[in-house]
Amino acid sequence: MARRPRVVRTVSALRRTVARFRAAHEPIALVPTMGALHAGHLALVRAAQRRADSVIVSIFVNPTQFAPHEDLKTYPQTFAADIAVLAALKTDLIWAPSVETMYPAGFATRIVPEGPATAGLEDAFRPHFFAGVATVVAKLLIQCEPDVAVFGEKDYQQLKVVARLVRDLDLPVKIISVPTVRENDGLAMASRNAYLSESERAVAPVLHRVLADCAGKIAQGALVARVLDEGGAAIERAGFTLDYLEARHAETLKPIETADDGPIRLLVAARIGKTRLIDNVGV
Ligand code: PAJ
Repeated sequence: MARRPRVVRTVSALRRTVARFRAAHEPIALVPTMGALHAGHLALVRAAQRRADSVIVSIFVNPTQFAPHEDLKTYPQTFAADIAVLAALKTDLIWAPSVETMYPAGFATRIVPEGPATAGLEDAFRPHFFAGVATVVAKLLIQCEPDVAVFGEKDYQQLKVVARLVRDLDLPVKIISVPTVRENDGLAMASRNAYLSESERAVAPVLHRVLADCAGKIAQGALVARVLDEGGAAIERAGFTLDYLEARHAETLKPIETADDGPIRLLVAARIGKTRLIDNVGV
């Protein structure tokens, strides 16, 4: 049986363990998560293991990135199963602070990112989201002192926000990105997929199918605006309410009009029933 990884819940215990890693001159990688781990998260852990001797996985459902009407209370929590899969992967340390540890009484500091965080994508629908993410990611990076930190392309705008945050604050960490891990039918793996009913789950792969189809057409020279209009209509016909389907510059996330303005990333967010799904692909 795999050894149970060490689970640490206080900043002082975390600092002692990180100091031991540092004393042994072991490169440290951090994989920040909100738990409910799936194969996408595990791909991040494997990428971390390829780059560092010591791998820390943080599991913290961060309340500050949820709006009051969002799913903080129902967000899937599968801590025992998470520990078991991380044990099988030989994770060195699990950082699982409580809300009170991360945000003690009197906590009064917030990082409010701009640039990619105000691109008019997720931020237009979740205005509170990136300040919550930037603040918690900055805390996690300062707490764990990793040499590398691993993020998924699944949350593409988040990845760009984190990369900008690290550059802007001169945080001494390298950000590594990992391509989106998908189900066999193309649906991007996500903890929130657990919310989907059977019939919604059957429809959900449409998102990736439309993205792939749009990317193919744009690559062949079709008019970007027209391709996106048709793609958006196909997503709505399948039963989704579309938040956005956009073609953006892959690095700056600025709007683009023709394929020549690229490299292009196509990004989508859409709701089906109670579930909001996001996905993206490169062109
Ligand atoms: P969470 O949604 O748990 O995702 C943790 C990390 O896993 C993120 O970097 C995300 O992009 C990556 N990920 C999720 N699904 C993936 C998939 N199918 N393929 C590849 N990577 C995937 O993102 C967050 O948590 C939080 O915002 C966090 C960064 C932890 C801050 O609270």
